[in-house]
Amino acid sequence: MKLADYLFQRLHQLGVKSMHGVPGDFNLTLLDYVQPNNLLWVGNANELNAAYAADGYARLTGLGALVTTFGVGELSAINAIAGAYAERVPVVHIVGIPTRAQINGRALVHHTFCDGEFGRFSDMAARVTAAQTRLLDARVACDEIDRVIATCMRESRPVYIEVPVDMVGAEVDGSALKSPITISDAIPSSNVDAALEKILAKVKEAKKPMILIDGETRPMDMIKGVEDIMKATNWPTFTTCFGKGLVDETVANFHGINMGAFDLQERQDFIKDVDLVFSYGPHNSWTNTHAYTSIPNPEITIAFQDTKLIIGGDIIRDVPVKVITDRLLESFAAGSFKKYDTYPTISRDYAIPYSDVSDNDILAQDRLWHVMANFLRPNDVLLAETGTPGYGAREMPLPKGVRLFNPATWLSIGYMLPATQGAALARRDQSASGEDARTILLIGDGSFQMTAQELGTIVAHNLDVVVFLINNAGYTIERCIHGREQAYNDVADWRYLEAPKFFGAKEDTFTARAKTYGELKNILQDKRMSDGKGLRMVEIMLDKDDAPRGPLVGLMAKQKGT
Ligand code: TPP
Repeated sequence: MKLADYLFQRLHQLGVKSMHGVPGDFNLTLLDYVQPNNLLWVGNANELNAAYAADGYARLTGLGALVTTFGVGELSAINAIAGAYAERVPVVHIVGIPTRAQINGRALVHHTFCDGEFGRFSDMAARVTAAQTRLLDARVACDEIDRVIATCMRESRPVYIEVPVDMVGAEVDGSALKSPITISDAIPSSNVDAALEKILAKVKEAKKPMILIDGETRPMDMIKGVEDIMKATNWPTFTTCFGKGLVDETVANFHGINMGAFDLQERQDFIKDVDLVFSYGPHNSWTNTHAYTSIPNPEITIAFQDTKLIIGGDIIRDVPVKVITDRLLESFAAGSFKKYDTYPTISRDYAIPYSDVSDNDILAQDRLWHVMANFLRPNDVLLAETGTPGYGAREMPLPKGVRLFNPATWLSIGYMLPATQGAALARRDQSASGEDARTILLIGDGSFQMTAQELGTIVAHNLDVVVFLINNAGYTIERCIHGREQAYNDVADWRYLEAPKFFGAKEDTFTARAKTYGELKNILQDKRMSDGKGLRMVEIMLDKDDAPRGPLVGLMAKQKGT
């Protein structure tokens, strides 16, 4: 078979049904193989957006891919690829590069620095990907593809594959396709028994245990296992910003995000007395841990990572998280765990019923997100961009099955709009019936201006997307840190609701603007919004100095001082 057929069939076999990217003369022949191998070609507006979209796709399906062209294309994508590395997203970045003859002959082709050097871009990619390969030899090309893709899946980080133009149609032995790539759990060592004993001893002693679910639970492929632990123990369960939206948040022992020193006092009081924390998939960046204040005390923490445990600060290696979690669930089922005699009183995220807000009240961040929460329904995908929407979404109660994308560490603004495209497509590709699920984006005006073109891709593929655009006249979150009145925190005053039509949506596409709760309520309850198809867009007008409650303002003040 041809090399390109092998590459795309392998990806298809692993669940990639759509290929993001942008054409260029070094990848055109490669792209000829996309559709014949049953992959939908998405065709993004630019490569940065394509990589953000592939990332959004991968967070839901477990693997995403994009094709870009040499130099100019791949470098546009590199910010997004770096973000995927930081937040552990398995994205395969395929780059069409010049022929082997051009590379060996140091030809002075375009998209180079005209110095015959062809390794600079792959050097850059190597810093932000977990594995790389340049397919130069047909005899080992399939093994190389499999090695790199397996690393992508195992580490849940992006990888980089260069395909020279003259290798696209090279004949390869594709027999390896008969065996799917699988990532086995690490082989359990004798450490597992010792670890289990230690954990159970801690569990027995504990009087006030809790669970903290962080975002690396997703790349560890432990969403179901952690949910089972949460349900089996009935211990109070919190998440980080990165971890919210992974497990069923409707159960009674789920209490939303632990905001550390910026949380409500009653919650801080409960957490301060906890004597055991099961911490799944910790990801301790400043932004994800409320300025490090929500990281539990290591002395009382059992941190579950891919293949190691950290118990009271001591590392126990070669303890695969799936294996130890299954063993724990067995022990818990047999009754060996601490139950709360009286379940503690700890607040939960809440929605404000429509009837509790007066129609004439002007929209403001203190109640907005709690009212918007009424719009959500099971299995929606919700994306909340860096900026005030990212903070707002942290307080929204999520119905069962809702996945949330919330800023954790990379925080590259503009990410969430293309990621919305990728997530919406992922939901469609995954759905057995071909039915769309709603994908809902909350995004500030400043972030929207970064990658607005991707509305065109959403329209072109008729994706079921609702955009809530927060118009607060610029970079409000930056105003909170510094430069409240400075013009550098203003953005151009776009006519946002004209965007859908400009980007190709039909004349009757639903758009609306809200300044008051009365207007917002009508919009949210309008069937064309809630049950419509395709793109819908709502502009929410807020004061430029208005920010969500305590945590944001407090954190920003802290950032300013550090
Ligand atoms: N450029 C990138 C690519 N990423 C960034 N994080 C920044 C700049 C710095 N930055 C962080 S938040 C932000 C900026 C410029 C402003 C976001 O403003 P907006 O989307 O309008 O949301 P708001 O806070 O106003 O609601």
